[in-house]
Amino acid sequence: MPITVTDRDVLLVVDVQNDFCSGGTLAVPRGDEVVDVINRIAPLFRHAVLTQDWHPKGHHSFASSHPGKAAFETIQTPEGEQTLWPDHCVQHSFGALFHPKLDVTSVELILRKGFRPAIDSYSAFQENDRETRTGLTGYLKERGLERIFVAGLAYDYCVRFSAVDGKHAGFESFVIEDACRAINRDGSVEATRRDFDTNGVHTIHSGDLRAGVSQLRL
Ligand code: VGL
Ligand code: ZN
Repeated sequence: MPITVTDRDVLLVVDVQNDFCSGGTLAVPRGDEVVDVINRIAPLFRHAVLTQDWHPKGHHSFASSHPGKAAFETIQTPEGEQTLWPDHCVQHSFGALFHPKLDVTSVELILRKGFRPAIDSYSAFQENDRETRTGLTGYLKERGLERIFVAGLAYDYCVRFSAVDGKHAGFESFVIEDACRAINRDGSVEATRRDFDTNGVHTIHSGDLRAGVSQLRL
């Protein structure tokens, strides 16, 4: 299904950070492979936003903050179930930096998330309490942007919740599947596909994207 990119579209690049890439503390299998795909499609977009997972030391989502718990176990919190992760994307650490080869010149906003010590934030739009907003809806609306094209890491966590919440915030939402890689735990990829289906999130391939006339930069 060819899709022509317009000036009202935004590329939303989720968490392409060292800790989610090879050698990182929460490395997503073949996570680095998204970089080339994203670099290839980025010039089609007039607008891009990057998200950056940005946790304080001792963040509640870290297994190390819960004595006796191991990474990938789950705990109950007031916000519901929380998967515990290895320490990752600690503010100002190397792991929190973007992959050095990520090259998206059209980036207009870097949105940090997950900085509140006791709440995790998978989605670029709201934190996991499903109440605290990040401000991204307001930003995109004020900028007149109408469709989001989501890429990055991890497909079954931050990409998933960003794409679904973006749709609920009133944007037409597309996930560029070959520009994402998944953590893939306990059926999370299948659950993600069902979630996209149920919520009307489109799944596309990078090869579906076509340059619009207004993207041609002289
Ligand atoms: C993510 C787990 C914890 C992600 C972030 O970017 O998908 N996953 N923090
Ligand atoms: Zn995180």
